[in-house]
Amino acid sequence: MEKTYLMVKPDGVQRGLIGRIVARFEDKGFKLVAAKLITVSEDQAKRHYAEHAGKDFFSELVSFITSGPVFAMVWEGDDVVTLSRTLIGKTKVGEALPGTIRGDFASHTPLNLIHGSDSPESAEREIANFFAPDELNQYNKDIAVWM
Ligand code: IDP
Repeated sequence: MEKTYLMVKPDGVQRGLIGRIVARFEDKGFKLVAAKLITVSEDQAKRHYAEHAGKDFFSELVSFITSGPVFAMVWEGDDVVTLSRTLIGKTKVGEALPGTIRGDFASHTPLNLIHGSDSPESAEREIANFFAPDELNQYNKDIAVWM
């Protein structure tokens, strides 16, 4: 089953949006397999945002994601990577449609509340950066046959 790495960023934690954000993915029918409130280290942040290394906003990105706790999660489901990004909405808040998390809750672009992996390969790398293999729970949900 496909997995994705989702992370409520420090602005989402500070604004008390963890519960409402988690509810969107539960409502969609995905399965939560791991979750924890953590403070991201500088090394983890640099690995996480490696694709942006060298860009002018890279240091801003690292200092923001390490500035306070984040809520790190792994979710599972059919096509969960793409569908999660649809629920999250566009990176730029001006382009994020109402009904998406960013469209409904974010009003300033770098403060866009949540990260979601952009491919199954990124998800695998990002999950390994934040979770040990034994932190991922394996269980069945009887409701899955109805989703
Ligand atoms: P995503 O979070 O929608 O996948 P990415 O392009 O992977 O977007 O960028 C990662 C994060 O970097 C964004 O969520 C945003 O917080 C920040 N970011 C992206 N572009 C810019 C920029 O031009 N200036 C400042 N921050 C940016």
